[in-house]
Formats: sequence, structure tokens, C-alpha cells
Amino acid sequence: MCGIVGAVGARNIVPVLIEGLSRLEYRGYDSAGIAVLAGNSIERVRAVGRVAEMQTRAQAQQLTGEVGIGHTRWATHGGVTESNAHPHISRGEIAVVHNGIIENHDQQRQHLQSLGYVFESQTDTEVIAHLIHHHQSQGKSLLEAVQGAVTELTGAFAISVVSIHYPGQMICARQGCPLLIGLGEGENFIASDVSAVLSVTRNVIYLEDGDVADISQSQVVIMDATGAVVERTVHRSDLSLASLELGPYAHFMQKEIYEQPKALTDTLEAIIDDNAFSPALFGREAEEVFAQVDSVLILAAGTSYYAGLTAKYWLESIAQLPTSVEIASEYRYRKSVPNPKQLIVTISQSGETLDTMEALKHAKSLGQNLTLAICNVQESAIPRASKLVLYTRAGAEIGVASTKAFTTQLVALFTLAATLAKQHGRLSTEEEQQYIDGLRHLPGSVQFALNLEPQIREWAKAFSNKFHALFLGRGMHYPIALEGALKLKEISYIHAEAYPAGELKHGPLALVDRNMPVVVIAPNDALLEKVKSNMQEVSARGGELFVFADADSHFTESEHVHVIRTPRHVGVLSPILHTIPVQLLAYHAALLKGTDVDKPRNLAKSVTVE
Ligand code: HGA
Repeated sequence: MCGIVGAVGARNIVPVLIEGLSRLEYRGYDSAGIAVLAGNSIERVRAVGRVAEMQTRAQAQQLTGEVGIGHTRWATHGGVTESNAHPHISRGEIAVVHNGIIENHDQQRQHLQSLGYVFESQTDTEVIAHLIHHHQSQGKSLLEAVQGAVTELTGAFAISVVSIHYPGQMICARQGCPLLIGLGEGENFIASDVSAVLSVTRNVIYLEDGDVADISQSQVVIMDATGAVVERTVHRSDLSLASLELGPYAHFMQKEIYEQPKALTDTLEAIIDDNAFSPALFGREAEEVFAQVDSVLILAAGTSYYAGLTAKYWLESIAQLPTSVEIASEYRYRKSVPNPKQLIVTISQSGETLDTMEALKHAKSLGQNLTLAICNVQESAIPRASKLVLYTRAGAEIGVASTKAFTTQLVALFTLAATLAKQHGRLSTEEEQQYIDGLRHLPGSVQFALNLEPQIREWAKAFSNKFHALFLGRGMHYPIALEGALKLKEISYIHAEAYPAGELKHGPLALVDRNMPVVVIAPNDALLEKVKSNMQEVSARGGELFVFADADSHFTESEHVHVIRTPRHVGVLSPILHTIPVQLLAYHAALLKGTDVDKPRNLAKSVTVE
């Protein structure tokens, strides 16, 4: 959340900042701004709304500069106003952009006010600007001032700072929020993620927590939390610019839904090529780690949490390992009973989700060191802090509502269950082959499910004029019902809840009437007859049912019972296949409602605040 970009060059870097911000816009889109050094002053442009609005102002103002910083905001402290938009400036000398939350901002504000600093915004960020100014006014260099200020800040942050007294310099610091340096030819950049600098460089250094970097046109010097100069690896990004473009699609969400067959194929490549589930997929130490494991604890947030809930069914039924799944932000603050033999699995698309990262740190502090990360972004913080990693290969996911990241997480988690089962002697050769064949055919079946779009588009009409919807599923399809409800509420703002179908009669049935469409995920599995009974309960109360069944479920359609059939598949992978129609339903309901599908109100991607 919040996107930061910065540049130090020998040319006008304003277009680079603006392009970088439009790439980062998915991280926050309530306001945007840039500031450049212009001789003895700082010139700043800010605007509420999208980057395009700010760009128009920057052009009208003919803003130019060789050193500058930019920001696209997802407000945490202070409303969505121009005065709260970043960059924040202290006494006309220092400009700061910030991603994160400064937890001791109240104390710092009082302290700085007592020193005569006047605040122009309600943000926590403004204290950073004044604090750095205060340090600098005591005779410190810009670098020393930033190093001094960050030791007085608590919370999570990534910042970038420029000062009129240091015209060729930009200082940045990372503590808990992502930040990277892009190395150019005679110019250097910083950004929250690599997409923002791809048009100028592919060579990037990922900062680590505690790092402070001193960046000029010709040099990058990185210091760790102790102030010692450190070498950090230079990575070459292979992310394609095309993957960040919409192409023929209307929205990134639509593009990403349609990319799922390829994303699944890419994620499964190694398994399919080896024709085996091998611990090596998870890292060199995986065989030794998996041998010790007696249970699994999955920590995640949002859609990733629902991937974890699905995995529980696989891990317990296939690998026979007791599995718990916890919301990361709950786990980290409660007293739990540590088990050093438990495999801690964290799931995060960005690999930077703050709640999940902190939950991982908490688990490690309890002596739980058998850690595995399932992430989509290479070199992100969570995999770097984990012993083992399995990267999903979904490619860049820009739409705020996660789609291809979720289905690739599911295949990664299924692979984990099968691999643990095999290593613990609980998977026969026939079962292994059957699962691999199922995975091999999965991208094709997903393609087939995508072909259901015209029917689902029709169904969406019955949702777009409603205020509420109910999603039902049983067993491993219950988490898919949860994901369907989450997708619908995220992007169409229709209030949607999901229940295990058996729970209906324990309360939510009271809500059912003509105005409450009920979506049921009802493939032909051992629970189908039970689900059918629950559907009868809905019909008997005049409810309208929308059923995602499969070829063998044998439903009779009627005026108030609508059925769409998904393709045949290996049963245990059915949750993955049933995700596609619920994604499409949410997408089309949102289109009909006219909401901003890729940038839903109040949300943003890559959740780097608590
Ligand atoms: N706290 C700052 C930055 C918010 C942020 O990083 N969001 O992701 C603000 O409210 O402006």
C-alpha cells in the first residue's frame, strides 16, 4: 500500500516519476504527488484522486527537476485531502514520501510542536519531515539526520528524503515496508516495487530492514542499522513490461482471470516435468525440514487465508497432518502454544504483507523455525525471512482483487500436501500419478470453466440490483464460497457472506427471501446430497438459488433454481476449478454496477500497514 518512487539524474526526471507512480497506482489511489529540487527551493505538485490528475497539474506547472520523489497514497492517518497528500515538506527545505505507519507520531508531533514546528497535515508522515529537519538544524548532514531520525520512529516505514541543501542526493530508509533501488547509467532510482522502474532499469537492489541508503547520480551506498556500510546483491528483474499492460482486456482483473491457465501451467511446470512431488521444489533444506514436521500452521490474510483454509482439507486428508489456519493479525497478538515440530506456512501474494510478516516473526520468536513461504514476488521480505519457499509463478497481479494469485496458491498448497504425504509414506505411487495427471489437466479444465462466462454474465444481472448475497459450500468448497463472497463485496460493494451450507439453519436462513440471491457450490462429492437438502431449505423459503455444479451433480433447473455446470476434473482439485465462476460472477456484477473493478474504493494492493 502506498507507492514510493524517487530519482537522481542529470536529466528531467519528472516523466520517470510520473510513469513510476502510474505503475504503482494499484498500491494506493486516493491522492498523488511529486516534489523536485529546484535550486534553493522545493517545487511540489499534489492532487486528490488519480495520478493522471496530478500529472495534468504537473504539466500545467511545467514542473522539471533532476532530483525528485513521488508518492501515490492510501490514507491511514488523516483524510483524503490535498494537504495530507505526500510529499510532506519541512520549512521549505526537506521533502519526504513515506509508506507505512509511524506509531509514535503523537508524541513526536507534540515534541516537534514544542520546538516550534508548524504542522500542515493530519498525517503521521509529516513528523518524519520535521524530525529530519530538526536533526539537520543541529549540524548533521542529510544522511546523519535521516539516520538519527529513524532511530526515534517506531512502526513500519519506507521513506525517501531530499533536501535543498544536498541538491544531488536522495536518502532512503526501510523498516518493515518494501523499498528497492534501481541502478541506472549515471542515474539511480528508488521504488516500492520493481514495476515502477522497469522502463529505466532492470538492475535492482532490495533493501533490508534497518537499511539506510545514500543515493546520488553516480553512487549508491547502503548502511545497515548499525551504520556499517554493507553490500547488497544486485538482482536482474525478468518482469516483462508487457505483463504490466492491459493489452486487449478491459480491466486487469479480467486479464488476470483469463491468465489463469498460463499462471497454473507456469507454477506447475517443475512438478509436471519431473512427474513427481519432490521436496526439492521447496528448497535445499526441505527434505530435512519435512521429515521433522508433525503438524502444520498456516498464517495468512484475506484471500490468502482462504487458500490456507482450503489447504487444511488437503493437508489433513492427504498428508494426514493436523493443520490449523490462522488470520495472521490475530495470531501475532495472542498467546499460543508453540510446537517446534510444526511447519509454519505463510501465504502472501506480494511477500510483503505486513500482518503476515509480523506473524512469521512472532512464530520464529516462539522457536518455531520450520518455516515455508508461498509467495508470488521473488526476493520479497517473507520468503527472505523463511527457511523454505515455493514461488507461485502467476506473474504480476495488478488488480486489487486477487484472482490468479489465489488459484496458483491453491496448486502450490496442494503440491505441499502431496509432497508431505509422500515423504511421510502416506501417498501411494498410483495416487501420486493420479494427482499429477489431475494437475496436468487442470489448466485445460480452467480454460473450459472460463468458457462459461456468457452464462455467468447473464446471472450477474440478478445480483447487480441486490444489496446482499449469500454463498454456501461444504467441505473444501466452503473456503471457495468464502472467496466468492469476498470477491463480490470487494469489487461490487454488494454485501456478501459465506457459510458452510450446514450452518444455514443455525441462523442465516432468517435472511433468505426473494431479494437475497444464494450461490451454492455443489460439485458431485460425498457431501452433495447434504448440500441438496440445504438448497431445499432455501427453496422452501422462496429463495433464489444459483448453483455451480459439475457434470455429474444432476440438478433440475426451475424458475428459481439456476444451474451452471463446470467441467469434469479430478475431484480433489475441484475447489480450484470452482473458483473461476465465482470470480467471473463478481467481475460481471461489478461491471453492471459500474464500480472501478481494478481499484475498488477504500482498498489497495500489497498491504504493508497493520
Ligand atoms: N501513514 C501515511 C502513509 C500511508 C500508507 O503507507 N499507506 O499504505 C499516510 O496516511 O499518509
